[in-house]
This record gives sequence, C-alpha cells and structure tokens, in this order.
Amino acid sequence: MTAKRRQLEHDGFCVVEGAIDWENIEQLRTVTDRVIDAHDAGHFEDQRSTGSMISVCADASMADLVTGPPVLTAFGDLGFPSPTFFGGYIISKPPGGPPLFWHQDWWGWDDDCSYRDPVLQTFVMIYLVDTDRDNGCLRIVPRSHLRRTGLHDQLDVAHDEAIRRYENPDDPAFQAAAGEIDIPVRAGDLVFGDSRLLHAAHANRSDRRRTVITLWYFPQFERMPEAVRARAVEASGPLSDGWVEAAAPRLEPLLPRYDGQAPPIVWNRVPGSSLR
Ligand SMILES: O=C(O)CCC(=O)C(=O)O
Repeated sequence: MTAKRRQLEHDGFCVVEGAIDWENIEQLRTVTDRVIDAHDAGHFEDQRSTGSMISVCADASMADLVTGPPVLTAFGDLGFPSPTFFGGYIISKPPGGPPLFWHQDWWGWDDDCSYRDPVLQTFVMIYLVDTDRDNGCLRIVPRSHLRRTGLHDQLDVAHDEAIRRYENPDDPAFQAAAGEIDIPVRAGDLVFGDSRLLHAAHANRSDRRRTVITLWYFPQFERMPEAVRARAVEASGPLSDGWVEAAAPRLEPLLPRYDGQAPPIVWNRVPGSSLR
C-alpha cells in the first residue's frame, strides 16, 4: 500500500500534486466560467456559502475530466484500478465570498459499514487556481471520517438552507474547529478525501474567482453492502440527469450498477452514535 493510500485511509485525505497540466486547467476554467455565468442571481443568493452548486452534468465536456487519465490514473496509483463515478459539482467562490460551512458528504450512515470501512465514497477536488487561506482554501479535520469530534455534535443539518445562504455568520458551522488544518494547493493538484471527513473552506478575500470541481467516486463499489449499492444506483447523478447519452460510451464503464434484490438504504446524512 502506498503512503498516500495509507494517509487517505488513516487521516481521511491525501493530495496528488501536479496531476493536471496548465493547458487543461485553462480549458476547465473557460468551461466552468461559461457554465457559472449562465446562472442567475437567485442561484448565488441561495448558495452564498458554497458560492455555487452546479452539477458537472451541466456540460458534456466535463465527461473528459470524469473519465480521463489524470483522475483515473491517480485512482490506479492509490490501488483503485476501477472506480465508479457518482456525480459532482462546480463550486465557485466569487471575490469576497464568505466561508463554506463545516460538513461531510456521506449519506449512508444507516449502514454499519459507515463506522468501520476505510474506503466508501471518495471526493476528488480539483481547484482551478492556486489556493491559500486568503482566497478560500480547503480546511479539514483529519481522521474525522472515522472518529467523532466535538464539531459533529454542533452541526445542524435541520437548517441547511439558512446555512447555505450564510444567514448567521455566528453559526458554529462557520467557526474555527479543534484540530482543523488548511489544505492549500496548486491548480492542477487533486485532493482526495473520504466523504465522511469534516471539511469546509475559508472565505475568498481575493479579487479573483476561486473555482473547485468536486467529483465523487466509489473506489471499491463492488465491495460495498448491497443495500448501499442499491441506493447509490438510485441516487447517481449522471443516471438521473440524462448526462449518460451525451457522455457515453466513455462514461458507461464507470457507472454504478446493481441488479440484486436488496432494498436501498434510507438516505441519511447524519452519523449515528456508533461514531465514537
Ligand atoms: O469549496 C470548497 O473548497 C470545498 C467544496 C466542498 O466542500 C464539497 O464539494 O463538498
């Protein structure tokens, strides 16, 4: 097992440096700028904290990124030769954009695997500019994917909409967290993280847009419990958005499939008491 794979399993994240070259980053910036600029003011008001929340399925050319060598080779190097794609978003903080709230992205907390398995769903974040504390770099709480922290008890998913709109900057979801670290990166690095990991982002105090493309994969889909796989197929972004037709056949081998009879687990974003 490589050091990065060990870090991903143990700490919940790792960074693969310089995976995407400048030319491709510039192309991605052109595409994402076009997609972002096509949205109206209401979208950005509703998503003030994230900046934007636009499915990668908004543009068929994103399939090149989802299915292309930089991401899939990096998965292979981590020991995951056949990852399964789940969906993704273009998340863009405008100049002056507020911080992103603390959260985790996992939805399968009703299944026991969530409290023990080292690898379930993984995010891959691709920042299109260099990031640091001043322009909104990622923040994480290492090991929070498998260990309860004080922050878990403070997060309030019931008021998700108000938090997205950044209605109360004093909400614990926007404060400093015990044990947090910054993950500043260069444009073209890949940040791999466990979806259960608590993460957030600093405010963008620069005068430049800070865009990240977040993609979610299941590194070992066939090893996940049947009920979790059944839910993943039901919820899969590209299947439900009709993106498959535009992006096939490149996407076809990466899509989640489940032909068994297990009923899908309930979608639950809140960890239970088994997380200690
Ligand atoms: O905006 C960021 O830097 C992080 C985005 C994020 O948290 C996510 O995609 O889940």
